[in-house]
Amino acid sequence: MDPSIFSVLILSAYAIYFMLPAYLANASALTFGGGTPLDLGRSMNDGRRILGDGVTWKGTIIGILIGMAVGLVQGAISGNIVHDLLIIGDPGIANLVQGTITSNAVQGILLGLVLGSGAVIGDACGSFIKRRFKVERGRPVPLMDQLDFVVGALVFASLVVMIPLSLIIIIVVISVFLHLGTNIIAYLLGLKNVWY
Ligand code: CTP
Ligand code: MG
Ligand code: K
Repeated sequence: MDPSIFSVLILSAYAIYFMLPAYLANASALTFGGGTPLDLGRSMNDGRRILGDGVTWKGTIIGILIGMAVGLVQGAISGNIVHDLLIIGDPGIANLVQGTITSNAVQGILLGLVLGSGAVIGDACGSFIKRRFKVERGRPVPLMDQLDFVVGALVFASLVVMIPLSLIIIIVVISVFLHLGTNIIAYLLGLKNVWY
């Protein structure tokens, strides 16, 4: 195989593995969410809901917990091998992670926490923006619906690890397709009302 194709494949596999806490946080919010909305039904002075009924307490809390749990498992399984590639001795918090947190499990929980909470908060920010532009809950905004949680996860993760630009690009591209694919499955399973 062409070596450049091979390295893109390796990077793609790693991109999915790296983002797993965010993907599973997002998927578990969708699967197990519902109930009391995070904005408690309140509206802003534009007359629209702050976030809407699609952002719930249950989904938010379960999403963050699942992100941490996935990070813990990843850290325990592969902390040294994989995540050390990213935890580069850079000034700031990255140094703190590498220098003071020596346990792979704790590093994994921390990375899972930032990826998982970044994902659900990014998703909520997407809903906030949609409401301000008068888009009803559940109506599509292509690319933002697919990428709000990805951007949130990457921004939060950047607080603790250095993420190379090449990895960011591959994560963005893969996430659009993964998100569409899983939403179609969720639609076929009756978890979502629309396929997108
Ligand atoms: N969900 C949740 N809590 C969250 C995020 C998602 O309960 N923090 C659940 C909701 O049941 C939501 C579903 O996952 O309807 C799908 O999430 P998403 O597509 O982001 O929300 P939409 O319903 O499409 O609403 P919006 O227009 O605000 O994106
Ligand atoms: Mg949506
Ligand atoms: K969304």
